[in-house]
Amino acid sequence: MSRAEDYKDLGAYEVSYDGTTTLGTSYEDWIVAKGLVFPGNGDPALDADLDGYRNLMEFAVGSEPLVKNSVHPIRTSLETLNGREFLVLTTPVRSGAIFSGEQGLSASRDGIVYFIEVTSDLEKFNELVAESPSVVHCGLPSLPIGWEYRSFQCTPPTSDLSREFIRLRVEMED
Ligand SMILES: [Ca+2]
Ligand SMILES: [Ca+2]
Repeated sequence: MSRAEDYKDLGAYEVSYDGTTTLGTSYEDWIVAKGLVFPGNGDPALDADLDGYRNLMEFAVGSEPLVKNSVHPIRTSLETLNGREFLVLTTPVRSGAIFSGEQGLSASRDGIVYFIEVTSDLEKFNELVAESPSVVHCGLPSLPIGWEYRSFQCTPPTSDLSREFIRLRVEMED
C-alpha cells in the first residue's frame, strides 16, 4: 500500500452510521465497507469525493469517503482554562488512541498514526502541545461507533504567543 499523508483541515462533511454495516478496525476493512476498492478509488492518498480530504483522513476522523457535503468534524477554538486562553484543536480519532509526546503528539491506532503538531513559523512543527483535560465538542456532529472526539491545546497560553498554528496529520503505520 502506498504511503499517504494529509493534514488538510478544510472540507465538507457528513458522518453517518446505519447500524447494519460491520465497520472493520483497519483502513482496508473500512474502505470495503464504504464501497470503495483498493487498489482503485480506495487508495489512501486519493480524495474519492473531491471534498479536500484524502481517503486516509476520512478514515482517521470517521467521515464518509463518498460524501462531500456535510458538517466539518474538526475544529479549532480558543478556550479559557483557569483564566488563561489557549488554542485548541478538537478532532475525532479512532477510539482508544493513546497520545504521547511533548513537541508534537502522536498515537498509533488501527494501522494509522495520528500526529498533533504546533508551529509558530509554518516551518518547524515542534512546539509544545498537550491533550486537553476535557473535550470541547459543543456543536460538532455525533460520531459513528469506533471514533471519539479528543481535544489538544498549545501549551503556552495565547497571551505568550504572537501567532500559533495547530494541525492534525495522519499517516499509514509502517
Ligand atoms: Ca474525500
Ligand atoms: Ca467526505
